[in-house]
Amino acid sequence: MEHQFTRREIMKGMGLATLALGIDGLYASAQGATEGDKPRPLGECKLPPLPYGYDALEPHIDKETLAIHHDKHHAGYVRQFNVAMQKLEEARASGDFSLIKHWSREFAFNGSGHVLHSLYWSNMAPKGEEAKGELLEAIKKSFGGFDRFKKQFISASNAVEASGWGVMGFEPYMGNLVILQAEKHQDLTIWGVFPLLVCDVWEHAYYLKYQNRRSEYVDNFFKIINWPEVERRYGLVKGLRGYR
Ligand code: MN3
Repeated sequence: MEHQFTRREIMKGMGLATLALGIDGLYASAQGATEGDKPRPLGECKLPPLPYGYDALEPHIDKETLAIHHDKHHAGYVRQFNVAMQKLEEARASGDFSLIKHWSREFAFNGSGHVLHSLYWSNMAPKGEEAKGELLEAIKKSFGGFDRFKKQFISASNAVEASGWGVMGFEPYMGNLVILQAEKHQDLTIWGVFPLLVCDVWEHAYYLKYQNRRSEYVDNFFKIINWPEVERRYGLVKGLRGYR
């Protein structure tokens, strides 16, 4: 019988924990294992419980900070993400997209906040663990050694302007681990999303033919979409939910 990883097992394997929560953390809570691979219905995203007590990260992160951060800040993202999903559903139902810019921003801002906080809680533990195995090898290969990775990650995190995130992630196009600074997490859409279908709306993509008529270009773009390729991309990533 094929062995299915339970969330508990995944939480033990630090390497997988990050990925697992990153992919399904959008719609599923940390207790969501019973829900199988189904995404949560629109607007019903839940705040995942902290995987440890409020004082578990003392003295490095104090109890009060952790409590406010999780119960107020993260909860706020989840609440507003649900509102944005609901509003977008209402827009699809009525066909009125006059507020699409606003709700797309709210969706990205709160969705990213939810995903990144879910990852953050589970990529910390009361007793820090060491990187090892395949992950450690990938870090060495991508950064030329663990210490070099560590220095870059710390420097990048320290240098994030104002508020934001230091992020180490897997970049699937070239297959490397990379370190990024997210100054405004909403500007990069929802972290964890894999693009399947993209439409270039920089002016260079249409201006010679369409000048300022972007909507005409986008309408025509829809006539030349290579759906089998989009389906192939979907096939590559849809199984990532199965890490639970
Ligand atoms: Mn925060």
